[in-house]
Amino acid sequence: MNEEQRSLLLKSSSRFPPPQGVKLTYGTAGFRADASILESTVYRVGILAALRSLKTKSVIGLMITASHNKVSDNGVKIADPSGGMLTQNWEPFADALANASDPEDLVRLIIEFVKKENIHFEGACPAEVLLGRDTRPSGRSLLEAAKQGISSIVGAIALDMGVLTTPQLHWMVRARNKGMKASEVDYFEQLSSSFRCLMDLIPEGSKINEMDDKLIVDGANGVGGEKLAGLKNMLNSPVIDVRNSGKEGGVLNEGVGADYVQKEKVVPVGFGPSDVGLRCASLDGDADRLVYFLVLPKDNKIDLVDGDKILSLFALFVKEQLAILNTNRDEKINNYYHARLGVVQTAYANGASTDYLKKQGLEVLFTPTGVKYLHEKAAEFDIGIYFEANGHGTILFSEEFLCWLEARDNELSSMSKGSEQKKAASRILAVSKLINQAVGDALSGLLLVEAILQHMGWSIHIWNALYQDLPSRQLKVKVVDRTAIVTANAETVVVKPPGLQEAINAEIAKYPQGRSFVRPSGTEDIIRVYAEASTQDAADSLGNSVARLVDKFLGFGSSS
Ligand code: NG1
Ligand code: ZN
Repeated sequence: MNEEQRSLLLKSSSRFPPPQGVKLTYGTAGFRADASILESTVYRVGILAALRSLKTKSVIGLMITASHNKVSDNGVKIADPSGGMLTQNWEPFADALANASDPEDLVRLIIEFVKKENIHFEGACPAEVLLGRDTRPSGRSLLEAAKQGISSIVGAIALDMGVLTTPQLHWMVRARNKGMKASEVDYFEQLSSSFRCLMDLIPEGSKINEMDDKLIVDGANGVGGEKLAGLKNMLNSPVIDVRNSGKEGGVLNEGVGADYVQKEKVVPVGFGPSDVGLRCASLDGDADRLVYFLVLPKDNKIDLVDGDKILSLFALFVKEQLAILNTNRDEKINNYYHARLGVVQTAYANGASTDYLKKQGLEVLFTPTGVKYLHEKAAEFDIGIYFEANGHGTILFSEEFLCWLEARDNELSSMSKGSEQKKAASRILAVSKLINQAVGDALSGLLLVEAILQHMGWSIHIWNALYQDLPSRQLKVKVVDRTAIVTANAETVVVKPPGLQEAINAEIAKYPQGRSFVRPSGTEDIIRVYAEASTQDAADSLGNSVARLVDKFLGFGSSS
């Protein structure tokens, strides 16, 4: 490292001292904490993003958001060149950087890392980082800190893309690195045109009635509502009524949003008896999660149509279109491609959804919680569909399959225009453009749900009735040290501390269709408990018993 670079780093980092007595880790969603202690972390992630750009010789993204967490929190995460999450190999370096005690320590770490990764810096080739932030008030000053971090690497450029949803930023990074147009207008253009294409291909006679044409969306008082309001102006249908857009004075994620709706199973603020029976949806604070719901007539309760059901809907549609595409197949000529279709879930997926998907003949795989794991697994298929129950998910297409599909689509256009096969090819291509292949995206997911419901001629009631969820309960337990729990088998089994899994098994055995697991959260300092059983009372009771066990083994009482 030359003297100019060294003194630039020392000087700028002295303006961002790390918070005392806090250890930060790059968890399932980057760094997250109370916004007041994050400036130094975000500054350092700026450095990290610039180094990542130098290493990959590509554009990198840096997003400032704390998603569904409360408005006083904030966070920062990196988008890799593909638009996906930061490679896991770099996470330990992210942790080390964030926790470096002083400027000298920070520079020493950078020198070591740059050497190890063989990164050529000092202006040898330019680094470029796209920056985005959600609507949190703390975002502005944190974005400044990120810029300072980026510009403390000689030759690195920061491009402020403004207030964005998380998936928009990931989409832009992916598009830029593919040499495609990557502005917000391009994003809206791609979503709306592929949506219109799907709508134009709706089979005759599957139009649903007018009442079912209306969709009410809870924007979590975050960035998603605002963006959806812009997007809907580019569409003729459905009629979208956006509530909790953040303009009516509500607080971000407070009593609103996908996380609240999914976990509490009650209506968000702004919804009530007049919405009973209508198709409603909820985005989270940075619009990378989407759930649907139906308002029930009593006690503000809802029928939740969660990520698992969105996954099921997508999987059914894609499977059906693939089957049409492959009719009259002749393996000798190039009109057939055996596309491997797979679905990926986590242990939080409702057991009834997994049963349903398997009964449809689909290949279902499990990974630990965290989008990075699901995404990686889904990428092993020609068409990989992944969803977390909380509504984060997307569809990935292999380059090889898309290449074949485009050629086949062209061939069908000239040979059998208007045929069912041609339509199926065009539909799958439109899905690959509508869905955000960088990361789960509530806006593109919502448009795909809407298009498929229209295609099937299904109301939300019919969709919801695909299968009936097993009652479930999620709880949080505060413990002394959450890293004391170590799990295996996609987080379904506790291997440490000894004895806990056996105790959990003994509880599960008491309940018909009982299932329960515990794991340390990657985004909060807690242990999460999940329980499922044949009735709500049983699920609640199983959840409570397991939570008590966690407390007994690891809670504050356990250490005294
Ligand atoms: P943690 O806190 O690790 O459970 C939560 C979600 C994840 C994922 C991340 C990132 C649950 C149970 N967990 O992670 O699925 O979405 O946040 O936002 O919903
Ligand atoms: Zn989110």
